[in-house]
Order: sequence, then structure tokens, then C-alpha cells
Amino acid sequence: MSSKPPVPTRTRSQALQLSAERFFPGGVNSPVRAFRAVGGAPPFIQSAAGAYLTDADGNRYIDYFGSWGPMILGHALPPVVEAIQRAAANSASFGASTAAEVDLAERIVACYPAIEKMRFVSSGTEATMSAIRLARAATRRKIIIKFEGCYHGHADGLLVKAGSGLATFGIPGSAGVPEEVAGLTHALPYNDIAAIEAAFDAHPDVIAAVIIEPIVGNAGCIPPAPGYLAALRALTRREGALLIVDEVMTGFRVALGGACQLYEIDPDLITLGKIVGGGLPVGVFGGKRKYMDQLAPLGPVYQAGTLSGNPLAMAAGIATISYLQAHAEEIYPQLEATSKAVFEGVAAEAVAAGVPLTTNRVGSMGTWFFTPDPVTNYEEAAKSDTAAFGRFHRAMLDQGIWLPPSQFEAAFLSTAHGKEEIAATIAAASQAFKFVQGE
Ligand code: KE4
Repeated sequence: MSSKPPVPTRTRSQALQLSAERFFPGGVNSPVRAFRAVGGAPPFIQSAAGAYLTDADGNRYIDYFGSWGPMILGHALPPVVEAIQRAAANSASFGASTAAEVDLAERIVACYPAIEKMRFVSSGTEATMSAIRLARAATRRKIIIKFEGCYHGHADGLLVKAGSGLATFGIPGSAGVPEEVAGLTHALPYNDIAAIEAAFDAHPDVIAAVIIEPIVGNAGCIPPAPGYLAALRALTRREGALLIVDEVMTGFRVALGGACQLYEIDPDLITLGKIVGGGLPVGVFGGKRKYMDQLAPLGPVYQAGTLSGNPLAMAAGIATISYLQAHAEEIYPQLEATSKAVFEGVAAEAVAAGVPLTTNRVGSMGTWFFTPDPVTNYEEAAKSDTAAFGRFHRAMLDQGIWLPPSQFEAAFLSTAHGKEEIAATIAAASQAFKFVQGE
């Protein structure tokens, strides 16, 4: 067995972790950051620039989780930083309407023609939660369909696991979610149109909406099967249920117009987050005017938020989206080329090391699944060797490559990832695969 890569000094991060555990459960403000799925103690980040993170002990890492998606332009891109600084000089928040909200909305509509009207919120969870409330009001129906492996934030009705049978209602996916609430949601297999047909047949005229990650990112990356999304659109239209496409992760990521552009989907409602805020807290839900105008103050559906449309978040979003709009013709082909190079390069090192690996990727989001078999739904993703992934993750981290700390998360590249970062990542993978086969 080759000698393992030396573990960098992380004493300051370790001390910070102990302090953090006094205040936050697990020492974190979002569970996945705790590294429970991969083991070891998470480094604390001090700063970041371009494709690189620097931890509290001065160790540098090439960043492949990009704040879980937002940092498509890399960290601290000057026009984004300057826009936030200018906005901050005029106060951080007003709680009143601003021109910046109109500016960002105009840019979003230009990229998402299916969005006739929208509302800003402060997270993806708020966006999907509000879209579902709107869908229930618009259809006067209660049941929601989601898909196993898809995550749409932590609203009660979306923390639901599949029941015992396909046509049975969901069961709570978290403590604290009442069965009565979980029972209003179906969790079906992804990429299985027959399962949705069966659910509509078993429960006619009561399904308010189907919410889907058009490309799954939260089970690791799982692309839609050819024709799946089009079939889902036709089925929901036929059955009078709204189609909510959750582009919180894929929006502006896989194309300027997201998966809706890539797969030519015309949903009833779309949710956005992450990139649209340029790293500051922004969520969006929007869609057809006939639904959106049912929101207060025009209609009976209540939804509100103290920091919705926050001026600093709008400034970061405008700077990010306007940069993407101005440079889309070179950015998306560049992201495709760099992502293809690194995903295929790492996969080739797995073959050389005799490590079973399946690679799923759409543009600059992708996952290396530690399984020899295709991954087309959550059940297949769950067959991955998560212990092997954990060993790989640690060996990559100790060589300065920071992958998302879970087999069931997507990795992301940014426009700041270039030839040097790709070469370093592939070289580190060549070493890391030597430790994957077992301690
Ligand atoms: P937030 O509430 O975390 O802003 O967004 C929820 C959400 C909604 N929809 C999709 C498709 C999402 O991916 C997310 C959040 N994604 C996770 C990463 N897989 C956020 C990271 C975390 O939970 O810390």
C-alpha cells in the first residue's frame, strides 16, 4: 500500500470546531458541513478567491462544492465584490421596494421565458415551500408528488420518504414532521413515468402539483432519462396538476436558462436560488401570471419576508447574472470543456486503479459514484460504496482538493477552474484511488 498523503496541519480548525460545538449542534449551521458522511473534522474556511479556498490554518484547496452551487464565477470575482460593497455603503436593508429588484427580475425573465411574474425570497426552501402553497391554492387540491433522492429544502411537506408501496402516501423523512403532513406527499422513483401515471390513476383529481429537480443534484448528479421531462409535462397538463421545476441548483448552472432551456420545458412554476444570489441569500419562485397573481396583496395566498429582495443580495445577483449574460457564449462552452476534462480524467484514473466508478455529469455539475453500475435513480445511487467515497474524499482533501463531503451531493466547477486545477485534481485522484480499496 502506498504511503498516504501527509495530513495537513489543521489545529486552528480543530480548535474552532470545539468552540463551534458549544453553540451549534454538530458545530455547524447546516448538517452536510459536519463531514459526518465522510469522516474527519471539517476545515474552517478563512477566505476564498477564484477556484481556491484557504482554511484557518492557511491550507489551500481547489473548491469543487462552490458553496453548494452559487459560486459559478469563482470566489470574490471583483465586479461581484464591488457591487456588494457599493450597495452596503447605502445601508444593508430598507424593507421597501428598490430599483435593484426590478433590474434582477428583468434579467431573470430574459433567461426564463416561462416566468411571467415572480417573487424574491431568501432561500431555496422558502421558494419551494411558497410555490407549493400557491399550487394548492390554484388547483384547490392537496396532494404533492416529489421524487426519491430529490431535495427541495426543509419545509415539513418536503421532508418525506416513500411509503411502502408506489401508490401509498409518504412517511416522515425527519423527526418532527407529522404523519398527517407527510401523508399529503407522494415520494416516487425518479426517471419512472409509469410510477407517476399510477399515482394519478390511484388518486385522480387530488394531486395539486409535481415538484422535481430537472437534473437531480441531491442524490448525487442524476440526469433525466430521454423524454422523461417532456412526458411529465404532458401528464401533469392532462391531469390538471401544476409542474413545479426546482432549478435552485440547476438554474444558470447547466445553461443560462437552466434545465428549462436545456430540455425545453415549459413549467407552471419555477424555483431558483444559489447562483441567482451570487452567494448572498436569494430564492425565487415564479411562473405563469394567472398563478402568481393569486399571491397577496393581489390574491388570497399569503407569503412574505423581511429580507426578501434585500439590496445587497440583489446587487450580488445582478452582478453575477449580468456577467453570465454578457459572457454566456464563452462561459458555458468553457465550463463544459473543463468539466468534461476533469470528470473523464478522474474516471480514467479509477479504471487504472481498478476502482469501480460511474460518472454522471451535466455541464459543470457531476458526481463520481463508487459503484460499477449505472445510476439513474436514488435506489441505484444508494448502492454506492459510501465508505470508499469517504476514503477517496479524505485522500483528496489532504492533497488540497475539496470535494462535496457526501456521495449524494453534486460537485461543481466554476469559470475559475482552469488547466492547472484540472491537472492537479487528476494527479491527486491518481494517488487517492490507491487508498479507496480499503484501509
Ligand atoms: P436552501 O434552503 O438551502 O437555500 O435551498 C434548498 C434547496 C432547494 N432545492 C434544491 C434543488 C436544492 O439543492 C436546495 C439546497 N441544496 C443543498 C445542497 N444539496 C444545500 C446545502 C445545505 O443543505 O447545506
